[in-house]
Amino acid sequence: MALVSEFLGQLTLSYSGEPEPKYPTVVPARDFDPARDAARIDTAIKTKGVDEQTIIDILTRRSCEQRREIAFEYERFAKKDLVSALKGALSGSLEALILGLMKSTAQYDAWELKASMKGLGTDEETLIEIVCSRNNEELADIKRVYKEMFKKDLEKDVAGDTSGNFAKLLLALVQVGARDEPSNVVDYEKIDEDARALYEAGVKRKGTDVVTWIEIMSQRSVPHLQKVFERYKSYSPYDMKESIRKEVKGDLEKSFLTLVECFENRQLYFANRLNEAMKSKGAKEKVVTRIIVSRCEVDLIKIRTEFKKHFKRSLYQTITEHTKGDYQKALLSLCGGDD
Ligand SMILES: [Ca+2]
Repeated sequence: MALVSEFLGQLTLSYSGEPEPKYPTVVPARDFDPARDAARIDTAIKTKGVDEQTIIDILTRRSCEQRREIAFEYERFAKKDLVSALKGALSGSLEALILGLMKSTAQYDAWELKASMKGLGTDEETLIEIVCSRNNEELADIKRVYKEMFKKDLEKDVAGDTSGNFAKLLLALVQVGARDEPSNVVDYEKIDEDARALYEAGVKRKGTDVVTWIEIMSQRSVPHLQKVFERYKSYSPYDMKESIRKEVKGDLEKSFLTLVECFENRQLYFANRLNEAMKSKGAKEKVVTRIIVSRCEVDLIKIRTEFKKHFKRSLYQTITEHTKGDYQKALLSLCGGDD
């Protein structure tokens, strides 16, 4: 029952800032009956060969809160944990997707971060994607949940798994409230000052003053930075992304690029990642699962729109072409429709 109470505990949390509006593809089901859903899932799990379709139909069409209620009901009458039961019944990519759905968005992100740093070596790609794309509010949630789930500070794990300027940047980003909240007042002087500082710390000088870049990119609000990057072009012959590519390399380069892309258009960044993951014949299922599961109750509708706009075909169609089986059915259901 530990997980259920943990989850209920976090529903009462409130935010100080104004939360960003949501564009989910997964919304609460009407006429919701958690006991009926729990019983149907129990039958589906017990069915010889497992009735995956029913499990997918139910769990991909309920909100996170509703899935938790179903888990609660299931535990009550089946006397076992739904997550363990699903683990036993499912396998492969479908299992990973469904287990991801059984966590809240913040729990899922925290889980993915932990997994990216587990054992020898680090999955930098995942680490960069999550730390550099989540906003203030999301990062605060992730840090709190990370501590609850793993009894460790996210900063400590990040510091232990990364090094050099890459570590400095990630740590600056996960600091509580490091980034200014957007303000109604546009500070043109500060915009100009930051644009010039970014130029002087990079393209203008020999080597790069990475600390200055980190400071500006981790502390300023997103609307401010959008204007800074516009202004930047009046100082530098290269735009911010080109400058990053010229000045830094490796994980640091990828992190700064991810940040700038997300400042410019976060949903386009995710659309690009999805397109990249489904370019070749087989899909990078881990990346596809992570983005679809973590964004389906946040902004997947807008990601779909960006996807269609930039790649001239829908996300739905792309998933159809690059995945298969029950895993595909679950993805398409979370995707929520064709465009
Ligand atoms: Ca330079």
